[in-house]
Amino acid sequence: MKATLLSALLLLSPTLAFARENPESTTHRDQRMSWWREARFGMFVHWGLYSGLGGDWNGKKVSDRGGLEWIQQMVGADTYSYASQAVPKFTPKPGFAAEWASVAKQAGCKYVVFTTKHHEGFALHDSSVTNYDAGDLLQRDLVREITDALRKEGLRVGFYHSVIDWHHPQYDFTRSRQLPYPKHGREIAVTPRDHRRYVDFLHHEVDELVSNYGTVDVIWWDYSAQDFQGDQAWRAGELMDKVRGKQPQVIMNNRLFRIPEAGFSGMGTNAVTARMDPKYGDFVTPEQHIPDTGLGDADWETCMTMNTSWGFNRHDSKWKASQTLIRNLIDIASKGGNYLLNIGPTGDGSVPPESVERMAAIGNWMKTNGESIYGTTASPIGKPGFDGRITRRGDSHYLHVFARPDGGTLRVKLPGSKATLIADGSSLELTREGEEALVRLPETLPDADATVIRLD
Ligand code: JFZ
Repeated sequence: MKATLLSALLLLSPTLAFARENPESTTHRDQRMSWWREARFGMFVHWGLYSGLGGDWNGKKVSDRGGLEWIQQMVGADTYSYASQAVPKFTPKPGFAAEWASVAKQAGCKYVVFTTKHHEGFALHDSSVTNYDAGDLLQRDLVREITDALRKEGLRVGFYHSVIDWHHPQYDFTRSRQLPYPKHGREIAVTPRDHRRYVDFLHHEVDELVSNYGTVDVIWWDYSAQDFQGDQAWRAGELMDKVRGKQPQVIMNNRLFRIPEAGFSGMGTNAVTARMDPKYGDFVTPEQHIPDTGLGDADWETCMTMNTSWGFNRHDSKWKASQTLIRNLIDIASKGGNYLLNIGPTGDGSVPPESVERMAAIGNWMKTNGESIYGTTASPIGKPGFDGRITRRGDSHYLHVFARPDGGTLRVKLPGSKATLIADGSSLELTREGEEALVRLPETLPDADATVIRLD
């Protein structure tokens, strides 16, 4: 109690060095992380000028795969030719944000993280330090529209913010060989850049975002390289302390850094480790994959696309099946992580029907089976011997069955004397053989995606 109060005071302290010398207590951190750990499922939104282009440049298809939020980089466009094609196609329709909120809510998501600014540099709010933003170009504050709509549905609000900026004239891309820049290696003469001025700008823009929109529940930084990261690249420690000064409860990811202590083993989206010093952030961010056995005690969140692109690409038809997405969510929960599942709305803010349909299918499954996901912790015995996964809530375990085993009896080394089918509340026959529980399954599983049995 005392420790909690003390660390709360420390976090509120304006003396930043002081706050950093006094790390947060475990009790306080657990309290701060608790809603996020219980949530298990969030929606990611990639939306910016690239959304209007939707995978086309000069009226031609750029690619039918991959991250089309990088289209400016893919076609090697400077910011002016990019903006002249993309801005006219970015036409947010009235009420688009309510549609997002409803999709997330009905899917069973507890939070939504959306791009306040992606690498292209276009800010969705009305910033006083740039005119490359929705305020100046559209006379709208899209961050406000989105946060208002999310809160109306009771959803927590997360800001994705790119520290890479392809628009800002002082962003010194020459200081990293690993970070992308559309004109890197293509520009004949590079005018000298004063990166300190970019970092001042970055800090200012972030300050606006954490000062003017009420409680920000998550900040999702993106991203750093081994040769350009942390304090050197972004004055990261100072930036995080400033954010915490305004938002003491905020949860931040680790992407202002790219060092082993911050959960990274190298470059690439697979390079994640279970090592995470809270000084560098609150959670590790595996991208487009699910760690095989979780990430130990580290908090983690897998972010993933439903097709292959984060930003809208009309040519990408490689959609994952709803069943895959439902099983991914279960797999992640069984390993103690969160699932941040992406939608890429079109230039007018509409959610592609393929995404709406998949989110609805997950929501439908969650309506019946949500108690086996929300607030659960990892399986105490890893992957089970049957085709499925296990989650845990205190003394109860949830058996997620993907396929009925031959003979129709599940064997699992867990305590418990009562088995309940979540779908209809009926009891299933249970016998014990020493440490093993034997559960008799119905002839056909009621849910082809995942049938859940609670073992008490
Ligand atoms: C980043 C973004 O570049 C991408 O557009 C999307 O927003 C995703 C969620 O995050 O993706 C990355 C991050 C790291 C690497 C590559 C792509 N990396 O380390 O090579």
